[in-house]
Amino acid sequence: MSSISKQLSSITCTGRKESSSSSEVRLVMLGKTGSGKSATANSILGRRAFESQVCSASVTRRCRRACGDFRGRHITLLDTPGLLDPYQTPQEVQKELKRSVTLLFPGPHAFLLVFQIGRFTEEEKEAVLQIKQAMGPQVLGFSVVVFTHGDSLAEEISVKHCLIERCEGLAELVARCGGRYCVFNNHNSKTKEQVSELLAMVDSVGKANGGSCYTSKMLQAAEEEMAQNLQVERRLQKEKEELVKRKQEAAVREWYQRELEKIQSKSEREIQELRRKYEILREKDEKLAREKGEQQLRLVTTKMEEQKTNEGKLKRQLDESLRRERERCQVEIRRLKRELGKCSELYEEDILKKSAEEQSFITAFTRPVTGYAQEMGLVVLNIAVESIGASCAIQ
Ligand SMILES: Nc1nc2c(ncn2[C@@H]2O[C@H](COP(=O)(O)OP(=O)(O)OP(=O)(O)O)[C@@H](O)[C@H]2O)c(=O)[nH]1
Ligand SMILES: [Mg+2]
Repeated sequence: MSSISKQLSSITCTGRKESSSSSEVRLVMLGKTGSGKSATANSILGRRAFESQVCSASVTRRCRRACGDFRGRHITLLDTPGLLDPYQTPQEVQKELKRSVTLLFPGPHAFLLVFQIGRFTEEEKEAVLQIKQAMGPQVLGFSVVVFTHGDSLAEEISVKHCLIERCEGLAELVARCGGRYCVFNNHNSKTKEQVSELLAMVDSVGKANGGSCYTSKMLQAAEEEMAQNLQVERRLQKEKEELVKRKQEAAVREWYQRELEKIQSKSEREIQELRRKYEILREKDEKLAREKGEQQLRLVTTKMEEQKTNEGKLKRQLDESLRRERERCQVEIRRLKRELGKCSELYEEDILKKSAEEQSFITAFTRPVTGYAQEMGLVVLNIAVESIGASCAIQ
């Protein structure tokens, strides 16, 4: 059994068997969880084929198929799990959505993008993004936008003016869907006009695509294109990251270089400052040493001068005392000489007196006595000279 027929046999079919006639319509319900996919599908089929209720979690978890007839056309509907379901990952939901193409072999004629009337928020945009990621961007060319909760709209309100044209994102989506949109009131499922209107739009989808439905080949091509795009995107992202990284590295290098230069110039300034301080200190030291040396020199010079002065003074004193001593000695010598002269005169007179009397007798004996007395007189004189410290001698 092929994988497609396996998948086909695995789903629940609650309607009539699929006809191969041209009146056949195969539709896939897509949208955010709780947007009203199952309720809309029930409205189209005119019976409660799918479970639809107010619930905090997704009601439809797996793809389910149901068939019905409407004004002579055989309709096969595939209800899908809601997007942005908090209990399933986007990947799980997208994987299930991809199955829709094979489950409606040879492929759906149209996708019904279901939104509850109201604000077109970031959540709605995210739902559209996930639909494109699952089925490829071409899916919008096969889609009709369906707004549920039509019963909440006042009759005079124009969906086009009040809803679509006032929201850029929604207007763009409708434009990408070929301007196809319709409003459903699922509370009054007996209203068949909305189904007719929808089917007319589904027919216009077929016309816009040359009568072709959305086949698995298209999905495969879309997947390949998306994979390629993803690769390109990843490569671009990688290149961008590399560029950012290089820029960051360059910025860090630049910053580092700037910081390094700052630190270097700061260090150089500090070294210069230290050198300057060191020079000042050295000069101070040298000045102090010089001053100390000069002071010591001055002291030594002063002392030497004092010593010289003292020596000169002493010499002068010595010279003076020597001169005085000499003068005194000379005075003393002159006195002694005078005394000696007197003594000699007296002695000679005495001798002359006595010699006359004792001339003849003494002549032979007095001569040596006279010589002796003279010698004795000189000796006495010299002793006297020596006692006063004079350096001369009398002969
Ligand atoms: N008043 C009003 N209520 C609606 C309309 N369409 C859907 N609802 C209500 O909205 C709730 C959710 O509808 P569902 O059809 O279960 O939504 P869903 O998109 O199938 O939800 P999941 O299966 O969880 O993804 C139900 O209580 C519906 O009765 C509508 O046109 N008018
Ligand atoms: Mg549902």
